[in-house]
Amino acid sequence: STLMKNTFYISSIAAGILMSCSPQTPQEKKSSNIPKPNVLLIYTDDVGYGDIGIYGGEVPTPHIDALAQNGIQFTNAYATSATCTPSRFSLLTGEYSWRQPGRGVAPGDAPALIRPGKETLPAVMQRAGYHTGVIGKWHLGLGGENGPDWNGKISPGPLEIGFNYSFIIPATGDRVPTVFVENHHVVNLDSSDPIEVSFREKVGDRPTGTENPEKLTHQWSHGHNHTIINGISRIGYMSGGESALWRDEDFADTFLKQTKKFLEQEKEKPFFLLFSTHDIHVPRVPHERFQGTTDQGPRGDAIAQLDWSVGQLMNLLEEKGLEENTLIIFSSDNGPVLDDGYEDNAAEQLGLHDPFSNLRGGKYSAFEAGTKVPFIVSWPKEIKAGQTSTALFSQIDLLASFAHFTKTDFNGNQAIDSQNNWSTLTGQDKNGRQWVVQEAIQGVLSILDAKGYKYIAPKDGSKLVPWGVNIETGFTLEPQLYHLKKDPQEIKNIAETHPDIVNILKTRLDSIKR
Ligand code: NG6
Ligand code: CA
Repeated sequence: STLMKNTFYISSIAAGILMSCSPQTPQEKKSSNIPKPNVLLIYTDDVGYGDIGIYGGEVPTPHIDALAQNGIQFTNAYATSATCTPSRFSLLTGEYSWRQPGRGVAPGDAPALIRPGKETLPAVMQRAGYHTGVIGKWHLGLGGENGPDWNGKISPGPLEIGFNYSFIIPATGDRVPTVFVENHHVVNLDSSDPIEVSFREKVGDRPTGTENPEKLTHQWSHGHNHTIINGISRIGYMSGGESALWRDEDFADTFLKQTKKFLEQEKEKPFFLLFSTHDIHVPRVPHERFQGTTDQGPRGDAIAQLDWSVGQLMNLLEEKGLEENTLIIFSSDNGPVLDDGYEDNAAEQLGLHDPFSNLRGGKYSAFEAGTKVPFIVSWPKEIKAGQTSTALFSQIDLLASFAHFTKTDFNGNQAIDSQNNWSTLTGQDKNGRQWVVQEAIQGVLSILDAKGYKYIAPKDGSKLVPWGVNIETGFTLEPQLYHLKKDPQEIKNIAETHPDIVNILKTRLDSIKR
């Protein structure tokens, strides 16, 4: 059968909702007297396990901490990958990104990686009767085989895979084109000044970071030496589109303004919003009112802006009386990095703040700091406040979990890696997954199990990420096995003394890879 079977474990939380509907029907439920919760998925960029106050961070994050205090703080939850594009791909499709090549960090002009027809989390929510939106960073490619037509209709994109509304940074803040795309079009584009983008050669006559370093307000350290826009040299060359250029300082305000607009769009339906912040990715250029406000430099200021954004989102929900029945998830797409291509003194200004929370590795790495991320769930109406969950959890499971909760069938030939872990997500079950798979750069996989054993597949590669980020890859020619419960810092490779466990995990990983 191609459809997932409706064999549900009905958690006590969901019971009220599920039992008030007739079971086994994929259609929208109209009879429920408990209104479906709104769902707000706050997906941050490069926020490390130790970056948030309640996880031990030194930069104050009172609004994010409050979310955790009002709900569940997960201490063993993972993004699927140590970089952005694959984590986002897996989050939205319920399929590990490494199952097909070409899903690494996407160039700024990549075609849409999630093609129409693919099962997705927003599509599930849309079929469940939700009004769905994405606001913020996308980085999953846009357009057909030849990539996006920046001057025309940009399609396929979010609207073709389950979102009713989108307002996005097409790729990243450090990649051209530095313009927003709303639904199918670049915002504020003047057709007499068309956009041209190239990642191979210079186009147009805007200065570049290599040629005109004196024009920079932010110095680049590695990569990021192409077209200068807003004083910042980017990855890639861009001409035209002057009226559409963003001001990096306004990202957070812009996304909140669009969120306000999104919440006004459909009053009859609950909403599902992927609020995908640019904070705290490079370049770290928060609004002027946050600059210099923390003791941790621009990286700390970006965290302050992120926390402020979360507070503003809470205010918006409160204004609309939605704070009780909105399920909020807060997490990150991959682990932390300090110098990711701009000289912003992130490392020098850390003080006691440890974004890595003493874990080994970081963004890009097979070690824990690459994928172990903050993960917070709050839903005042149904989830008891003040919980901590040590359950093993992976972002890959959101699709099947929400399908379960909303009683929506999904195509079981797709989303093959997503498991229903609704009861873990909502704090009923503290055991969680049996194992999860993580991906580092260059497709290196690791698997870790509920007992805390982690196996990293052998890889002949450099010990440090081969560009200037100063992070260990975690690559060795020998297999690695760590017992994270005893050795969370992955110091002692116990593969040689535990060949049986290596064998079990390796076999498991091979069978998942099929
Ligand atoms: C890397 C960039 C880095 C960042 C990353 C993507 C260089 C040298 N480095 O290629 O700055 O943009 O891609 O980050 O160009 S992510 O969080 O979107 O995966
Ligand atoms: Ca990222």
